[in-house]
Amino acid sequence: MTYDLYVVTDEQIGHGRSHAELARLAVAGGADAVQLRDKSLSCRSLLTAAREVRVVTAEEGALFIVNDRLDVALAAGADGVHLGQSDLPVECARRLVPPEFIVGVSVRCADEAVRAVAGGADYVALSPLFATGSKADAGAGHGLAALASIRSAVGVPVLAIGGIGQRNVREVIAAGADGVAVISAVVAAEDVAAAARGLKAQIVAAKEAR
Ligand code: TZP
Ligand code: MG
Repeated sequence: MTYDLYVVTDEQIGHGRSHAELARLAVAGGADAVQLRDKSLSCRSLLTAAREVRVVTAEEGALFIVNDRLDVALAAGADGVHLGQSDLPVECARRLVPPEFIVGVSVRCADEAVRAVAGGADYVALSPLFATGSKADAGAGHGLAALASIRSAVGVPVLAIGGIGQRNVREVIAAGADGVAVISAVVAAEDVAAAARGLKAQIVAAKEAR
């Protein structure tokens, strides 16, 4: 399983495309994982969207992760859930899910990453790596040095999210990221599949160069 390119859906900046359509295009362009993220939807509407994204990701063998909501992730047959520091604690989630179910956790530093892994996280995501306009309360970026310190502190895959795009993805991989999570660089692109393809090619090349 690889998390090279992990695309987070966002209908607000997706030029009218649904979560499922964004997921379909991103996976067609080579995204390895899709996270459904929509804080505006009711539980029921999020479940409907999740079921649609489950279908398109399963067709192409991409991972499907639901943001925030473990109940929706389980009900939709997703591969995993992504939890922030204010969501359900990872050790609680771990007790509620089958062993193969993926639990990912957002972290801000190596200490949080170590704690997340001790609680059963399957991957951690440094959030935000750089400043971003795609999450109102993201705050300042933690930077590449924080990424490198997390990479050396834990044994699970380390992703980074926030402000990553075509122009800086190689330096993120060079700093030790196992994968990058993006919203605007793919979702807001006119050609979603082409944007994903371009990022994926750069990630693969940067990994080969390490
Ligand atoms: N969590 C931390 S930063 C972020 C999220 C959901 C937004 C990332 O969006 P972009 O457009 O890839 O900077
Ligand atoms: Mg959350």
